[in-house]
Amino acid sequence: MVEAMAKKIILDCDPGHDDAIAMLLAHGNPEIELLAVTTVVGNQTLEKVTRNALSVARIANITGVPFAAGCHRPLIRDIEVAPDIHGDSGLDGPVLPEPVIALDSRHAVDLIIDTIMSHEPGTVTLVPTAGLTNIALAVRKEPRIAERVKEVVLMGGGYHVGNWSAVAEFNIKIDPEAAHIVFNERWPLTMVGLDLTHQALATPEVVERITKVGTKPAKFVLELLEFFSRMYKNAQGFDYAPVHDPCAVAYVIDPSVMTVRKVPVDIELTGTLTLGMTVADFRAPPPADCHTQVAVDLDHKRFWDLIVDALERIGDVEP
Ligand code: PIR
Ligand code: CA
Repeated sequence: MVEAMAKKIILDCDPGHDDAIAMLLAHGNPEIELLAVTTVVGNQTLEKVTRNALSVARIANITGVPFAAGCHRPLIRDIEVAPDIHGDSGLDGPVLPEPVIALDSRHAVDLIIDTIMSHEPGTVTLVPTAGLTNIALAVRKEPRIAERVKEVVLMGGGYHVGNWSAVAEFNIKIDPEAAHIVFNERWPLTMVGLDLTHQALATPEVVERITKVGTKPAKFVLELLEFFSRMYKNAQGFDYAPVHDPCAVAYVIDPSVMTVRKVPVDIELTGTLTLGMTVADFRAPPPADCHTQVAVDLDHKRFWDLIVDALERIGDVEP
């Protein structure tokens, strides 16, 4: 049975164009069981990204999954949002439908803890695709989740690339203290960083494949990609947008879609030029107790196969 084999995940996100596509991939892939969606300040304010998450749920007809709003600001730092890439709404481009599902009454931190603690040990994977504020608070509030989760597979960081400074990536840089907490817990952690996600480009061939799907959710993805690619070209000189967050979900679905390397990673908290850098130590061999690994190379075709397959399975839902 597919159900019995399904990989249970909690998606902690800040939609966000690529977060929205990550939601669709998690929902449309039969090997993933989406246990909860939680939101955190990041690409836009908490209020905006939460509304966006609920709108995306309507677009893909995601029902029966609890959605909860989390932290409205980072642990210590001031709020930094990314309107130059995601627009004023956080999800500019498509027209967003009014949400039809209600938020869970719990804070995201409590929903994360409750979900992990109510499932068998070693069965729930945490997939953060935003700043790590909620995850850091969850493990501080209920430290037993560190042994109880199967693993953490996050989009963030980059061992050779930055996008929010010369050496730091947005999700880490906006709340470096939270990232420090998350990377220093002993749970198995896979960092799907910019080194990997800059290979997940929405090329014209990809756009053509998604166009052929022809459904409303596929059209929504095309509108997201159109806006995202335009912004990425203007703001960062990319020919095609890198679609970061679904890469973390893809790794959970099929780890062989990318290569990884086991290396220690820590977060720079005091550098004046390097705040929020994910410092990866590539000296071989890794220490025996190394619990972190970084994603290195993506199989571009198989990654987009997963996205197209998920859209085909979601089909044409009536929004
Ligand atoms: C992408 C993001 C933020 C800023 C830019 N310039 C680009 C968001 C994406 O949602 C992704 O999770 C991560 N942060 C990539 O840095
Ligand atoms: Ca994100």
